[in-house]
Amino acid sequence: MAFTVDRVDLRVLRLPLVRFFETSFGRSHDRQFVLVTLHGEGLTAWGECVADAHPFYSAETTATAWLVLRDYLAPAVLGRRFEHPREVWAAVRRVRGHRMAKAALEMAAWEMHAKALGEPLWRVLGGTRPAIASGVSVGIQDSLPQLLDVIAGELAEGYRRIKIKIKPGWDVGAVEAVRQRFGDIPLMVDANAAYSLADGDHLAALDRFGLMMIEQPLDYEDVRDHAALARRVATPICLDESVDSVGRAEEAIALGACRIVNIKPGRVGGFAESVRLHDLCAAHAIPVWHGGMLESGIGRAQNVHLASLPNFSLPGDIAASRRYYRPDLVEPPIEVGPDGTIPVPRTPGTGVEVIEERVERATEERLTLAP
Ligand code: NPQ
Ligand code: MG
Repeated sequence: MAFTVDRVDLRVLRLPLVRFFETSFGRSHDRQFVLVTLHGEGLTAWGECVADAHPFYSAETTATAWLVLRDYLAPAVLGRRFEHPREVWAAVRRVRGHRMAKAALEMAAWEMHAKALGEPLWRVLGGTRPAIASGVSVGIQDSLPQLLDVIAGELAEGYRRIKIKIKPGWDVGAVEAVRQRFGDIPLMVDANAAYSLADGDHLAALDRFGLMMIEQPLDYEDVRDHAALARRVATPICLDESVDSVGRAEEAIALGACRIVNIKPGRVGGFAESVRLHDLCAAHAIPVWHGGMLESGIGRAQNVHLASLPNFSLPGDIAASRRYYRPDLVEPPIEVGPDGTIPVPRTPGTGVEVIEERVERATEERLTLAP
């Protein structure tokens, strides 16, 4: 449905995490992010930028996203009429890179489109599943007993798959301990680019544990080395950081660098690019799953809709709100049923309401842009 963007609000928010989250690139105790609000057609739509305060997962940060949204992206949509949210990607194409900043704006535009039509977001994206399978990403802990405790809790909550973060010194021993204690659970690891090809033999030592996949073992921009590693390890390789576009995914698939792809709409530039990536992978019989970026309920609720597309055939990193933020910024919070699934809302838009008073309380900076 056509819509005109009358106003864009930008905010920087900071939310304390319920519990710290540690990856190979560091430990976070809170989450800072840019929140985009689009106003138009008498509607309000939201876009959460997944860039972090620090350039450790990706080159983009809250500061770069703020600047690019303020000076280039918001001006490219303000006062403009769009026949469809797919046109937003073309409107911001002149800006190179900055896919997380672009995604925040573009995803808000899809939400506005869905709301203007009175349709749930999944329907305009092409979703088909009534519920999505939920997995959980377990950070690096201070000790192995602590890791096992945390995982025991997550399994009791019903999560359908456990992912543990690994790094040199916290890998084979951690996986071995988890397998010993919990047996044949659906288990995978994510290295966030902490290894090099020289670690090939070490990574091959993970083969005996029957992991679903090893996510992003090698450098974030290195597709070729992943292809070389794939020839040395039996465990399927999944790419996250390295796939920042459909083009990069085509390259990775052609080289045999991955058998599975993690899709995060923020990483690739929004929903339109995510759907294209989803379709490309489906055409190559590459299963995909939905990644997570410690989103608040605003981004998390949108992710649930995207993850309902048919080729999202593996449980995603979309867990319950209360694992991360109490209270979350939305009502109702995202909850996982005892069967480890999250229902995909059937009401118009995202199916959640943003609690503006909670957004206000978490706001560190704000700016309103009008044509
Ligand atoms: C991943 N997420 O799949 C990411 C990495 C990640 C849930 O494992 C602040 C900003 C903290 C971005 C922690 C999960 C982050 C972050 C982890 C991204 O690789
Ligand atoms: Mg990852």
